[in-house]
Amino acid sequence: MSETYDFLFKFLVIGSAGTGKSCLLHQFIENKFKQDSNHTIGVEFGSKVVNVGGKTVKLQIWDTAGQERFRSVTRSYYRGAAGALLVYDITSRETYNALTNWLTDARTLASPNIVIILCGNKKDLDADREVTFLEASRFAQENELMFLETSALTGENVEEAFLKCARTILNKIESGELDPERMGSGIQYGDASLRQLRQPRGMQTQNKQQCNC
Ligand SMILES: Nc1nc2c(ncn2[C@@H]2O[C@H](COP(=O)(O)OP(=O)(O)OP(=O)(O)O)[C@@H](O)[C@H]2O)c(=O)[nH]1
Ligand SMILES: [Mg+2]
Repeated sequence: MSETYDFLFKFLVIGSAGTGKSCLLHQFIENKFKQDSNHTIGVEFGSKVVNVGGKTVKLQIWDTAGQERFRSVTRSYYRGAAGALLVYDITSRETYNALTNWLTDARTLASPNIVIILCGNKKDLDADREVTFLEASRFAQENELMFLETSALTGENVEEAFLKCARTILNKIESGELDPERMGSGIQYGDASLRQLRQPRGMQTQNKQQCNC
């Protein structure tokens, strides 16, 4: 059974180990906190169909391992991603200091046009905070990133982070800034869009891939 959606966006979740990337993905997909989350080995995959601005969008999300020893494996998944959640832990300055490296990787290996939302996770641990909201929002502004503080534990701003990123990509498609037909855009037309187009688009059909995950 094929699902009906207008677009498919490839997303990455990147950032240092232990920042809560897998918990964020789990909270987004399952609507609950992932207890006893272990370090991700390589990459994990999740997908969810969401409604954004009247369009149905399938998010195909690659949750990457933050540990250095998996870096060469995870980097191979960056190519052609349309969006990314770049995650740090508000209680760990070390994970915040690493953001520049993650950002460089995302923009060079995925695409210079990749839409990135910075997520300061573990918002619920405000008493242990090492990075202020203001400092991170300045960093986001300087680096042209969207920004939210999230909690995979309480669920606060988790869905918002994924949806904000998807909405921005959709706006860029509608304004012509992003071309879904460009190779490596990380965007594909879904069945619903293809039906609406009402003209032969051989290339798109060929490019349309089924994910068996
Ligand atoms: N208090 C709190 N703890 C969290 C939150 N998100 C994750 N954690 C905890 O942080 C630890 C790491 O979470 P993971 O989601 O496995 O971290 P990760 O970024 O996927 O780590 P790698 O896979 O190694 O890159 C776990 O012990 C989680 O329980 C959060 O929002 N609040
Ligand atoms: Mg993980």
